[in-house]
Amino acid sequence: MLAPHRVASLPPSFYYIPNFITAEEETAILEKIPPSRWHTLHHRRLQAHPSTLSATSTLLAAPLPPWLLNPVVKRLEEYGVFSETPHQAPNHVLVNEYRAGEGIMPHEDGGAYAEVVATVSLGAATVLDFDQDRDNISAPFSRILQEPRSLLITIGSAYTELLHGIASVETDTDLNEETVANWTLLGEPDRFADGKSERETRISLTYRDVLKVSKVGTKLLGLGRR
Ligand SMILES: O=C(O)CCC(=O)C(=O)O
Repeated sequence: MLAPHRVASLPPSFYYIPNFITAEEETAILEKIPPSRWHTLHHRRLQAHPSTLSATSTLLAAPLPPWLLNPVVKRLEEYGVFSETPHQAPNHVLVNEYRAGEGIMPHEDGGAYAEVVATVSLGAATVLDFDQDRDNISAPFSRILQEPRSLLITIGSAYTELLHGIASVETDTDLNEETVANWTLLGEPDRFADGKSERETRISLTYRDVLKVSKVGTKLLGLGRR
């Protein structure tokens, strides 16, 4: 079911699905993001659900809140996105907010997660840069344009071995079929026909399966199986 969405020009496996959620679903999710949970970082703010990982990259077992489950996780199940990961479902979501001009430094993801990352973009488009060379991220070897309401899936070592980041710019430029790996998969390529995309506030939901999960919290609360 994912095959038609594969970004053919990129190794290893990237998949892009435009309009993964509807505009109504997007609004409903945006309205439910709890304002009290933000951590302000340099150039973006962030919240982790159900919680941040411990120093040993362990997640305290807890369900994701309903607004992160429905409709996204149900739809990920339909596509079989996490069917091969240890828990066969995402158990952790990072919510990142970037205003125009903000981004995230090029980085690789650590080994805390299974090698599947599913990112839903809300509110606005952005461009994710991929590179192998930390010293030369200004010339990314590939770029993926993420439209609002789209889903980007990376399977395999893409996030753990490739540097990925979002440039801190007000406008993404030089967007065309040659420079954007998923151009032919875009929902509305005409919106970028002039090669530009003005940044606006974008919120991303990054779904992952954390490998180490501790049930201690559940037992302490008396919620575990007796
Ligand atoms: O916000 C995004 O789309 C990128 C987030 C990211 O790079 C990450 O969670 O590792």
